[in-house]
Amino acid sequence: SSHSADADDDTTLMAPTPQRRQNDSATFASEILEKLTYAIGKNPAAARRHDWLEATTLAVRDRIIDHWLESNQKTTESGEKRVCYLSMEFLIGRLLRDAISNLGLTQSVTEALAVYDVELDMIELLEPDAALGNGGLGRLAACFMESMASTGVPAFGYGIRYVHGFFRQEVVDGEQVELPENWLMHGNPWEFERRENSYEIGFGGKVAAIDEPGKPPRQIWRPGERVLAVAYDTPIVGWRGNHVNTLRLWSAQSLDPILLDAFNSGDHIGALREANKAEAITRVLYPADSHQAGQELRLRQEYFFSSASLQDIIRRHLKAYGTLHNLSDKVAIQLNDTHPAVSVAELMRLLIDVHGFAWDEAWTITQATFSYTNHTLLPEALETWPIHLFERLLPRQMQIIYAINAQTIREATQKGLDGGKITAISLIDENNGRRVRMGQLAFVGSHAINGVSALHTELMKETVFHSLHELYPSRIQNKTNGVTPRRWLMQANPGLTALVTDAIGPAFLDNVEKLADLDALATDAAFREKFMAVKLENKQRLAKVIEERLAISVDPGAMFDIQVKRIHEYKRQFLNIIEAIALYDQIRSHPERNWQPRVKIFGGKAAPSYAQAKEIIHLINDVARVVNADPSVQNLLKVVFIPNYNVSLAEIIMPAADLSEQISTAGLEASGTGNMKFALNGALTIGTLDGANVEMLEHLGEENIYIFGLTAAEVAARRREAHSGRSIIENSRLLREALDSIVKGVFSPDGQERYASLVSNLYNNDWWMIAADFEAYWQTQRKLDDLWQDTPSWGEKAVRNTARMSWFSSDRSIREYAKDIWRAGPGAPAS
Ligand code: T68
Repeated sequence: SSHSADADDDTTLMAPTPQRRQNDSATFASEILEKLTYAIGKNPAAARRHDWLEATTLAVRDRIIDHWLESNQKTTESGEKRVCYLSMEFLIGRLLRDAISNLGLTQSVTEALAVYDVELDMIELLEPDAALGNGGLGRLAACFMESMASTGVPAFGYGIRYVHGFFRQEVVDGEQVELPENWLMHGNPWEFERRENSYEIGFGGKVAAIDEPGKPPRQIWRPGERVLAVAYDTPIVGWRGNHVNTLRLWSAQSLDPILLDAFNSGDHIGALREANKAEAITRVLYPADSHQAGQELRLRQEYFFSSASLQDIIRRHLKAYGTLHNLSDKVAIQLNDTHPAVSVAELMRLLIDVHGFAWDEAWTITQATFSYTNHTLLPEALETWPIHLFERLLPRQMQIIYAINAQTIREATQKGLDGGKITAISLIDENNGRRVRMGQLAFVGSHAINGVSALHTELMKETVFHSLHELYPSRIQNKTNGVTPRRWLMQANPGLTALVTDAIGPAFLDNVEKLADLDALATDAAFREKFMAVKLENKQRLAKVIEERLAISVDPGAMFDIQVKRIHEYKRQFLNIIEAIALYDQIRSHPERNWQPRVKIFGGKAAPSYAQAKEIIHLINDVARVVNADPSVQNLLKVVFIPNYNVSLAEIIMPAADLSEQISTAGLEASGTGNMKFALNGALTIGTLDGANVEMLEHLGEENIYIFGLTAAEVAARRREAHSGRSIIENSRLLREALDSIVKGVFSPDGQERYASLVSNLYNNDWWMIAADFEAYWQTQRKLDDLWQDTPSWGEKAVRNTARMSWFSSDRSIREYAKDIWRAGPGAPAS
């Protein structure tokens, strides 16, 4: 870390603007050499590839800093409203290519490095992924950061600087093995440590009532423990470098690193224990994406980054305005899921206990400032905390939550809501040993609550927030997710970007809606062929990765049928692999039929404690081993599990897909965003009517997407009727034989019982509707086989997918949030 720039906005003295740097390749070549020499201390002869990466990063970084300081100065001068995006996760991946591409420096940097015989494409692979997130939720936060910068919304992202990001996955004997991730090992040239931006964060202790004569009685929290939150800033560059925002991540440090007393008395270990405990808070990302992590350390993480972020926001606001009365005019705070929901109680505490506000005004400010995004309806993923734990760790915040609860229930009672509805609204769950419900807290503390796709938002109103929606009918809104076209089209797919530019001109680079002009070319045979030629090149690139990493050779001419995402029962990788098994059986029993060559590709991580998800990974690898070694399938079917799926692999995989698998049980995938990345790059989708697939169908037209299976309403109805898979399986020879072969150990000769419970769950319960949807899935796959033979039709649909996906840009999502929820950004009314 270095201290060479202060991009915080509270610099009141205008620094003289330094000379703007030239961006030609000769200037770059000499600056890279200068960084190599004076920042790294090497000459070109001694430089390793890592040194070139660092020198290049530092030279690019200098340009970013120019834009960064300018952006902050502009926002501070104009007094524009800022968005603070609070998220436990930011899954940003690599930053160098993103920065170079958004600044328009690709050509000059490439040429500059060529002077030293270094290839940009080679060294950028050495940058570690910043994997500070689990999956969709964390990647959404990263796409939103890029889009806020690209659309000129002044914003801070606030999160945690985990020392160890999401674990590295290896597959050993077909099974997932988790290894620690260590992205900071070689240092991190993108971050700036800001020791001056440090805050004390308390835990535990007692609340004292203070009753001074002539003053209203107050509560004061005296924490039993304190740790320091230190800011690390990373600049986030928007398209064409027009605006640069800050990602501010908090790192925990002990207040006095060596408790001097203990140290002096000889207890070195005891002294270090305290420091260790403090630093443990930001040591590791929790790897569970669909189960609530109930550990105390997780609650500490949540409060730690919430309190640090709020203290930072308040300090900056007071410095600019001297009062907090107008906080909500100048700041919008978005809660990314309930992980930062304790912020509602913490802002109330800061306003009332520290800044002397009365309850009612504090509450008005709090609600006007916060808004909350929900990402799941899965009951097992909804966060609740045992009251005793909450009270022990955060006693004053617990008092405030009780007061908020009393006030909410009073309001509900006045509006005539009855007992059952009051129970549903309550911030305290009385049924499971008294727990604080974080969703209810986030909801009542916010002026807007949003779901992430149209279907998900409607289901939110009907299920988790049914009664709260009745009490506050105008609060729930929909904001369908999006993905940034810079990373997911322009950078990940330079071949397609060049082809599109050639065909319709470069306007789509600045306004992605212009992609619609491609629609007219879908029936142009010459264009379609070029489009599919780019696809083939991308498939060759992926085939090479598969060959290098797994020693499996796949034919780039085969249909690449891909499912990459976290492994979960509701996402139904199990359904996909059962279909592969049935296909394997059919190819062998009917070799005369006109089968189309397919490569079924899987990737994704299972939460370390999620046994069934790990079994599914094992099954996929077992099936792959048997199928790929069987000469009787004649290369008509290959099965591949690519280990360690992450953002960088996704950048190779998304452009290389012919078919995208989006097959979750309807009603359970809140939105999905991989579905959008695939389709934008010209893959066809096979999917259920779930999440944003529903809206993709509307935008693509029903000829251009392959929808099958039960609807959300049908799934809910079957679950009410205690549906089981037994009769379905008994009536489907295809499915029965596939399941029989699993149970008989065809794929696990060394472990006969391995998949017994996975399969018996389908007979006895079929909670995820795998048996129920199998037949429709199989039939739809066969339709896709037919289509694959009809190359012009497939190509036409592929082109139309790219042409019609522009609405799913995260720029569109961000503009909707800015207008409907934040009232910030370009075009917002001055406040
Ligand atoms: C995902 N959620 C949704 N959660 O599953 C997906 N959860 O449908 C949606 O597109 C995406 O969010 C963006 O809205 C998650 O990714 C988590 O990762 C997670 C992490 C910790 C705790 C709970």
